[in-house]
Amino acid sequence: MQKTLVILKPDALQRGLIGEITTRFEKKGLKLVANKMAQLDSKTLRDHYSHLADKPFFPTIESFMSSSPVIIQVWEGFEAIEVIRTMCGVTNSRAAAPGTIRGDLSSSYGSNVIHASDSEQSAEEEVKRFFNDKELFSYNKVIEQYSYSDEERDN
Ligand code: FUP
Repeated sequence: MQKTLVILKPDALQRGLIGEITTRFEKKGLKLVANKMAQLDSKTLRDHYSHLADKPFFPTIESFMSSSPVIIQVWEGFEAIEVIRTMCGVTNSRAAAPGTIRGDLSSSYGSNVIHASDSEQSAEEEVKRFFNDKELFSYNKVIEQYSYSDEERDN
């Protein structure tokens, strides 16, 4: 099973969307294995958005992402990285398909309610950036046999 990291951004917290977004992942059958609230500092944001650090809009991202606390979660499931990216929709919320989190809950490019890891490598790095081993939980979810088929669970 894959793990993937999600950040529910300051706009999600301020607009009261934490429950709705979390519920979508729960209903999809994903398993929550880590969850915390944090105020992101400049160093963490530079590490997390290192691929954008030299872009002219980086100061805007930095100021937005540190404007209030965020909720950071790790979700587990089969192909969880792609499943959650698909559920988020494309980066520009105005172009995101209806039915996706950004498509339904945001009209902004920069304030787009959620970050989700985009590859196995970034998921691994991002989970380690925000959680230590003690904060990551491994447990049986009793309804798992109804979230996936026997064949999927045997692989
Ligand atoms: P995503 O993987 O969808 O979170 O997108 P990126 O890592 O490319 O971008 C990170 C954040 O930077 C986005 F959530 C929004 C912001 N951004 C802009 O504001 N303008 C841009 O042109 C690109 C990204």
